[in-house]
Amino acid sequence: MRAGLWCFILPLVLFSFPLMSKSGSVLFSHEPFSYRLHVSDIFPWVTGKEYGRVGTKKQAMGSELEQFLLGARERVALAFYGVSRQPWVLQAITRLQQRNIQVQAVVDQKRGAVGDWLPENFTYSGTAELPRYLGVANIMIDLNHSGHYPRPSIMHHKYAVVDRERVWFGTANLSHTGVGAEYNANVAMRIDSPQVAALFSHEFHQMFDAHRFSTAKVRQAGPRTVIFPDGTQVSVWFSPQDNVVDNAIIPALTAAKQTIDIGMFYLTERTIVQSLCAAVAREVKVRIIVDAVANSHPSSPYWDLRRCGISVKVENWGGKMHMKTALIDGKQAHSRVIIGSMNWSKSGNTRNDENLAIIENNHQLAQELSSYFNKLWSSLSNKSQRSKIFAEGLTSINSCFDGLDNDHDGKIDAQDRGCWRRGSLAVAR
Ligand SMILES: [Ca+2]
Ligand SMILES: [Ca+2]
Repeated sequence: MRAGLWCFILPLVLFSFPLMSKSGSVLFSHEPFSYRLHVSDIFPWVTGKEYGRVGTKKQAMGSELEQFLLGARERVALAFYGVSRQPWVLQAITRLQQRNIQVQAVVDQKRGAVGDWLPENFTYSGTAELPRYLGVANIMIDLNHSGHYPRPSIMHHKYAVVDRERVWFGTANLSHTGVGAEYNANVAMRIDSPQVAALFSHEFHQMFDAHRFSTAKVRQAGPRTVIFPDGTQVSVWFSPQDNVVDNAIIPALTAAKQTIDIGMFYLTERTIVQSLCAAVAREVKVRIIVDAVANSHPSSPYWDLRRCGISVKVENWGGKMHMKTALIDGKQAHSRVIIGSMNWSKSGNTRNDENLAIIENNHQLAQELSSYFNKLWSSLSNKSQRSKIFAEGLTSINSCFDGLDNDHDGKIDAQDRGCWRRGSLAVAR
């Protein structure tokens, strides 16, 4: 690090340490901030270079995650919603176990009794295969401490901790549309920091060892913020125990001075909508890309967002806008990046098992996310601010040919009336 920068940071650190340690709210890292941001390359799908059914292949994001996991020396903790059509995950588990590395996992189960490893009990049916690879003692479903499923909550995390030193987290599921074929727009982030990893490990311990999920989890007692020598600040929050909306998201939005760029699957929390409208009133420029399925939901607040002056675009890709990401003041020295598993909804805040990280003061990270957001934003015409976009229909690129039920109505591609033109399946190309 340049000496000049230290002249600025050291007095800040030395001065603030007694104050902050008194309140117990932060940790200081002696290691430099080391991270990688991974973004889904959805553009081959959007431009039509990739077309047709979404297969089980793995692209860059999956390969990066595979390397991250295989880099373990002692242990791997996986907290993932499930596994869908990604055979490399099972192969990676086998390879790790052959090297005597402990692999433990927490997954979501949507119905059935404990130990009923039937494919239909899981949103991602492939999750039912995990015990055969991990061993039943190394896998835990989202059962709370009293032995009842905390319905209707879901174990929605998408993170992995390796050797208690490095963490991978973000918005991408272990699925063919997530880390695999990169059909959905997602971001994932790797941070190499024992202190940040410890926050995620604590959450894993609550679920895996203490069998606490959803509202049975308790808040972590220690600091949740880590400050690095370059001034980067990472805060980690968990749902539902931390009330992430009130304690993390709204304060970050309220602090915005110039810009807020949001890519979001579900954005239904009314207090967040109010906070965004208040930002516009302060002359903050707000842009949001929303998902077409979420936008067609009756609870969608998107007309409210538009009415208060926010630029909203609805995606028209076959894949989803699956990010749960925000960039605040991306061009300012004090930028904030928000990335997590959590949709900005009531269930995301009050019931599901979720994580959310806020990374402040890192210009390079802000630039990388800004560049991705701008690419997504430019891929959508201004028409998408006005037109009705159907997630599975002729208005959504590739959605009638991808083998997926994009709008979750039980009908796929040609079965879905959205894909019909004058009573027959439209063949677009
Ligand atoms: Ca489809
Ligand atoms: Ca459908």
